[in-house]
Amino acid sequence: MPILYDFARAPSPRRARILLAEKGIAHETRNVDLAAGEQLDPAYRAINPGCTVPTLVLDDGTVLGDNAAITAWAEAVHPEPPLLGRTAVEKAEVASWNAKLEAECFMAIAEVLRNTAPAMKGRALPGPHDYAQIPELATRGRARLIHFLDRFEEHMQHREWVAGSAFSLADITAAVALDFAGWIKVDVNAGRPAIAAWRAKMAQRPAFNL
Ligand SMILES: N[C@@H](CCC(=O)N[C@@H](CS)C(=O)NCC(=O)O)C(=O)O
Repeated sequence: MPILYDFARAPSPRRARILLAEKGIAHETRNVDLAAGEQLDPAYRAINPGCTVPTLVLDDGTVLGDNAAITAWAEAVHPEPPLLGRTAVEKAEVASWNAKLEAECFMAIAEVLRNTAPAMKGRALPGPHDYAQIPELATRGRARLIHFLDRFEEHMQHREWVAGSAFSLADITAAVALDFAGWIKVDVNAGRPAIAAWRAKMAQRPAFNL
């Protein structure tokens, strides 16, 4: 059975957990305690030199060291339900929204958190190298997030799903990213009824409550 290296509180491995659950792919879980710095221990570095979670290790020992790899593998081995779009145009929409959500929402929140949290002093980026915090990036990240949320609210006003005509990877990335905004005390629902309604629907899916 594949082994998922996970940390329950962190948003990136949550994306992988939800994806695997929605696909019905069974796996074992190993906890990597990010709060204790276990991702930097030699034992974990030997598995994933990027020193991040999630990592999925397959039965033959193949290491999938990020969400992009885990998603591509899961869709290939378990095509149902399709999470990367059903038609050519839907695949394009899912890829586009997933990329936008990562760059303009997820990363904006991470910029705020990682450049302000006292616990992340000297660790402003994940990975094997230490980087100093840059407070200006936190100010910029907060502005970027608000711009993104206002655009996303408009997008969701006449849509049931983030991209395409069914639940997809874009819904997973969006829901995890918007929950992550709580870490920097941004209430994404306030004044954004379409986002609030869609989030309430996501919260009813069992995979989002693991
Ligand atoms: N691109 C990676 C990003 C993974 C990532 O940044 N994970 C964070 C947890 S949310 C991490 O492992 N952080 C380790 C650290 O902060 O040192 C993915 O999505 O798979």
